[in-house]
Amino acid sequence: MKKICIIGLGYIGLPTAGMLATNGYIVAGFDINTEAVNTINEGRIHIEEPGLEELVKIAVNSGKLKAYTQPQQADVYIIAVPTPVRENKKACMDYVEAATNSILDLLKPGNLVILESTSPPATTTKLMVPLLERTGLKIGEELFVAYCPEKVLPGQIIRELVENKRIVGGINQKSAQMAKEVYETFVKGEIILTDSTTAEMVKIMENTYRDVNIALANELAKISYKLGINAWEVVKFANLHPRVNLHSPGPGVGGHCISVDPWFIVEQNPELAILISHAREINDSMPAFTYNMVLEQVKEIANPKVSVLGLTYKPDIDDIRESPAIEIVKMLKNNPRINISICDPHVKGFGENLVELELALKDSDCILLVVNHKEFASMNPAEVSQLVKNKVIIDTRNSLNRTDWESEGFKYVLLGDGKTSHAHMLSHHVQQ
Ligand code: SAJ
Repeated sequence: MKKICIIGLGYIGLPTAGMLATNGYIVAGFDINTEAVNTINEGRIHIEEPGLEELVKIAVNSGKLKAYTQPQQADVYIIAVPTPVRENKKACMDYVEAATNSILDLLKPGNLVILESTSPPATTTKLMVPLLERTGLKIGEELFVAYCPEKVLPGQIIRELVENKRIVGGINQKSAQMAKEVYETFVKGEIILTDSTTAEMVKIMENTYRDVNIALANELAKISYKLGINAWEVVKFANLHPRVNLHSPGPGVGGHCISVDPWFIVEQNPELAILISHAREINDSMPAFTYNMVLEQVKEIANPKVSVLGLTYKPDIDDIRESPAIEIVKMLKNNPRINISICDPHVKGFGENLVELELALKDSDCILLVVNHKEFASMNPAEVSQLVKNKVIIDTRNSLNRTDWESEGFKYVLLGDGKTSHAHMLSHHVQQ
């Protein structure tokens, strides 16, 4: 029976711990968050993720998974701690450094250390290996080191942890092979072996590919708005092409992945990563673009009430990290004319503005849908029209049915749709 110590019990570390503990390993989870440790040892979880609580309960009740506030001796150590970017968009590797240092005096010959956190290329060889050499163990012969990123989609983590193909990057062949043996106990997807720096770049490029494509869609939205066409129609029809996959415009790109990982490449190659850095700037300009859409709709109202629907970075999860909605709320709050109410059924404790849907909609002069949570898709326009003062709804996700809302007298404004706003101006022009 092999023992594994997982350092970091968050969105990735905890599901991974549960998977390994229910597939033949004794797992000691280590996290500096005492509350999370206690919650886990009671068989409960501290994050929202479908199916995770069930997995953790089985793992803990079987005695195979236990959480600690200190790292524990093991055969394999997996580091899954945050790698955020600082305000200046430089990578913050403090948690990876601290996690590595926390296990140095536990390491023994034959041990394997795996880094899972998304990291700038060469982190494993240039940051971790020099720290691990302090043990006096011969790296690659006595102590093995690998990099193995995950690509699970929050909201689908349990299924994707098993089904997704995985790439394993070793500092040498033996390290990669040893890491593969750990993952193949629960990964049904193909496991590909390579070197650690390639694996680090693969992970970052997966998310950078997505960020650049989202930026393309957002730039299309701005241009369509100006041209008086609907970007969503362009996306829908262009994607009929067998090899075209235009992404969706939106109010901005959030989460601790897509909005973060590309900066790791820009930081290392500022003179070469032109497209990548411009894509980041385009996506980070969308909260202001959305804010200006609101101003346009309430410019004739002295002290408008704006109802913000959704705070998280994407639907039906509770994560508000890097959420564009937070940026938009900040801009609205900084406007002395505007009062706001926020509703997000998935978020707890975001201060006084967070209220139930009905209260958020009451006397509204403009509804702004920022996140297409399922709760908002099921809003009934007839009921909503009884609550609001001014019938305007801005949909930044193309998630509502225009006809349903317009038939209740609402002005339905869609991000990236220049047709209706031009039609409005044209009709206005005709009236004159
Ligand atoms: N978004 C758009 N338009 C789109 C797609 C997304 O505006 O067409 C926005 C979303 O609203 C959200 C942000 O981008 O604010 C990120 O959304 P996401 O769907 O990429 O979700 P993440 O960040 O939770 O998951 C991504 C996934 N990576 C890829 O799809 C390449 C996931 O597989 C990764 O595991 C995850 O990042 C990660 O942890 O790296």
